[in-house]
Amino acid sequence: MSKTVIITGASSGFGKAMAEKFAAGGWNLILTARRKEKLEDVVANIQKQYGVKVLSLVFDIQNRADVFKYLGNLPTEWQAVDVLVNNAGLALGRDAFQDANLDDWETMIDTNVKGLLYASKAVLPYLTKQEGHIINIGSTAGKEVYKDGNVYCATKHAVDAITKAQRIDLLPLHIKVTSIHPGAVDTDFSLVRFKGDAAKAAAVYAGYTPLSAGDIADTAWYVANLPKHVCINDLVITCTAQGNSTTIHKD
Ligand code: NDP
Ligand code: 8X3
Repeated sequence: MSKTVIITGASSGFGKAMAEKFAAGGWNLILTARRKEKLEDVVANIQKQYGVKVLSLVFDIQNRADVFKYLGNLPTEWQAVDVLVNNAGLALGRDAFQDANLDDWETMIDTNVKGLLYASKAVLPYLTKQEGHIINIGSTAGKEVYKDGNVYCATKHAVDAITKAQRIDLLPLHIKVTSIHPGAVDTDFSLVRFKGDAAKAAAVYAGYTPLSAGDIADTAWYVANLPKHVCINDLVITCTAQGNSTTIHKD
């Protein structure tokens, strides 16, 4: 029988690549994001290529009521959820603490931390029935703080802590919990962070070969398809040119 994965933030970047990877592997998909048209394009492309079922849900993960309305009330035929990938997230701004914008901070906290908590809690009854798996997308920014990264780094440190806490608390439910912490990956991430400044975003990935969204999809696929008794706890992945959050060798 086909397995089912929920991927939040599936309208672009990692989420889109993971949706394609899991569909290619025959999994059914529940995909979420805010941008309806982008999500519909992802779904149409997958349905054209792969014979899997896809349920798309359009809502803002910051909105607690909507998260529970959609993810906490899945249609009966969609309730056998094997994996939840908490991927939706963003950075907004790269400013010193003293200059940073409070609205940016709140959006990052509400999305990266509270959204992940809401989604995990809403899906938990389904994951419990399946003895499923939560995969949280953290970041190298959750391992080391870097200059002008303050609150984004804090949200990803929170993802790291929540992952560890979930793994301990959910042990009696036989639910695996994994975090994947990528370094620099060329997606829309920096375009969003720099609020549409394409030159600033491109500069982040210039002079070396960064990871691609496909690399992260391959990693998520790997950790989701291990034997039942094996759980990758914590996986940090960077491109070969990156040594840690702050050190990238550019030729
Ligand atoms: P993208 O900007 O390409 O994708 C982000 C996804 O998150 C989109 O699908 C977006 O959908 C969704 N999203 C953002 N805010 C919300 C919201 N409020 N409600 C619902 N969905 C939301 O970036 P990436 O794919 O790179 O980022 C994915 C995750 O990976 C993030 O958590 C990011 O922090 C993390 N990460 C990224 C790295 C990188 O270098 N790219 C490295 C390490 C971690 P929509 O806008 O349609 O709602
Ligand atoms: C995204 C990677 O280095 O911009 O989490 O924080 S970084």
